[in-house]
Amino acid sequence: AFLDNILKHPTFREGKVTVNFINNEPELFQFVEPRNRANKLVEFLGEVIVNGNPDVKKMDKSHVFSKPKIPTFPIVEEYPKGTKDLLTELGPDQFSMWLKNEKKVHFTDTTMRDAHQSLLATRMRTLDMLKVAEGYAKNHPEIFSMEVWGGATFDVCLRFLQENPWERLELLRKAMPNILMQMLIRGSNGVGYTAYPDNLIERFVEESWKSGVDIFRIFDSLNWMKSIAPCIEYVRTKTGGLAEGSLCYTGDILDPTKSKYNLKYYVQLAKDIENAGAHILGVKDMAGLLKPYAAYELISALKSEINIPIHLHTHDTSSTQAAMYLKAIEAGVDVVDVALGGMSGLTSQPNFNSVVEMLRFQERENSLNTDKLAEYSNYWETVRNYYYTFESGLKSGTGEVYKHEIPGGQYSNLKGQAIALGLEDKFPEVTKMYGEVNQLFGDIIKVTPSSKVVGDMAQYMIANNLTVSDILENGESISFPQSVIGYFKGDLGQPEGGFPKELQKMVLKDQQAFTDRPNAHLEAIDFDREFADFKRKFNAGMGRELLITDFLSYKLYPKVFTDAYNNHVKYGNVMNIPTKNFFYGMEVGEEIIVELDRGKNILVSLMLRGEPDDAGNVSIYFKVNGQLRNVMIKDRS
Ligand code: 3PY
Ligand code: ZN
Repeated sequence: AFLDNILKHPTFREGKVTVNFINNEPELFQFVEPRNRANKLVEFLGEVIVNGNPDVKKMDKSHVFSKPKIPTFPIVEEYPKGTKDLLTELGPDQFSMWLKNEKKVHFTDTTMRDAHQSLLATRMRTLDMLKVAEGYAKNHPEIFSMEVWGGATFDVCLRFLQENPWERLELLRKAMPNILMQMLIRGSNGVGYTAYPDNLIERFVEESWKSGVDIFRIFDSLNWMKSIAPCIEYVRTKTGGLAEGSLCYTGDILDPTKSKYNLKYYVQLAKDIENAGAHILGVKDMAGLLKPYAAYELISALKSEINIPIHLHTHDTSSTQAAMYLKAIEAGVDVVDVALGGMSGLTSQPNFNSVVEMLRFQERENSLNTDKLAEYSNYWETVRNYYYTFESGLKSGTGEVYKHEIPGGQYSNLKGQAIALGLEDKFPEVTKMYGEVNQLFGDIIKVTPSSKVVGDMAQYMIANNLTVSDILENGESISFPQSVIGYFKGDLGQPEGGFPKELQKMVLKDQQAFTDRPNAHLEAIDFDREFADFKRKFNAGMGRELLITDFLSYKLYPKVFTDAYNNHVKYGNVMNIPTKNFFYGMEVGEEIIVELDRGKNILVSLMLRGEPDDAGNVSIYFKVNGQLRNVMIKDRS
């Protein structure tokens, strides 16, 4: 195998071998692992059958799953030309001008990212997306962009779904080559919860572009330009994609009693973003606080003050956000974010199908095929049912959002956590406390990761029966949650108006706070050395050569990557197991098809499930392609 690796190595094949070849190339020591992949797969299924998927906290045995209907599309025909083709033709600067001159309003479809992040705790699996991606791109080439990556999807892919996020991105790119693909990136926090070394974020941006991202929606959780600007620069210098520098909207510009985040503040921020080189301005209304008339004011002002196109994002938590879009469209917004019907509304985005209809026969209409959109909406509605265990339980919109200002994604998460802990009746207290903590912290922008800090503090105070006055009076003797300490230390950067000094002292005790970029205190990554070490550490288990993208996953989430790697060693590739079986196991007599490799399917049926023996081991009998296989699984209940 060693000789085989040498012969296959590109350096060897290109005749560039030097005396250090063997020392410099750790992948020469990576050997394909011997265990059969089908065996690993049934090991995984056996584990879920006996012990359940650890990610599934509540299971309803009587739940009925119906088969999603995949809309038809012209399979053999070429992809119709779309925005990706236009970007290739025009380049980012001219593309941005084209967009600004468009009369009709454009749409970004968030179904494959923010919609499921906000409704289903980000658990949507690649398999369910790929079933419709090609058809969707062929049926709807008018779509401006598909938001498919970033935000929490990166973490959740690795942590809970046992998928490689980069592979998801590459597969979606192949399936949708004609439409722009979009990601959400948290400035210097990347797709994580804290600052990373600058050269890590730079490389991450570069590799994301290579793997399929065209539009980078860049924001900072405190609207801090020092975190947004470098990321815009990486997109401009390392990719051929579009930098969408974004401001996060909070408060209410029409409320005369709220002066901190007023129209002037947002216009100045938008100018800073434009001056930093953004091709598009993102207006990111993460909590759905932008009201219709405020949107009219804001978008009108931005339109007259800046020269780049404007892309608006919201969450329909209040249930009035389609009205907000209408006013924003009247004011000239260029693109709005929507989600397909079955995955829209509540903490997700407004309904794509309905917003298209809302504008029909009007000046700025963009006539998409709504019958076809409805078929895809039905697909997602049926698929969503497979993820019932991750639903937040939220049944209707809520006007309370204007008080607590909790972002859409976080709201459903907090609600889900409260239900799981049996504290559903305490949920209104948590949301109220969230609003109070925001004021205590000086009224800050709340979006990942700053929103997590406020949420952690609110939950901590409820759990410990603490009020705001308790904190102010006895803060010195309280040990605050880790994320709160990090925030006051400046790990997420500097908030507008600075930190409340006394509280900061109470939280930090003797620790010193940063006043500059937290990244300035992080050592740059030595890619050559560390990547080689990485390959040595995670040697044989992947069954393939380790890539720079694996290394990036590891640097962003060391523990999560290591756990995912260990799972991969044990179970192999589980991303093609049907969603029902991945989360809920199999029933005796059930037969499923799983694609092991491109075009290589195996047929798995569950024949028999034994009773635990004295040691608690359960025998499970499968048939794999007609051959009997038995696995022993320890019952850990
Ligand atoms: C994220 O950062 O994941 C968000 O969706 C923020 O709104
Ligand atoms: Zn969002």
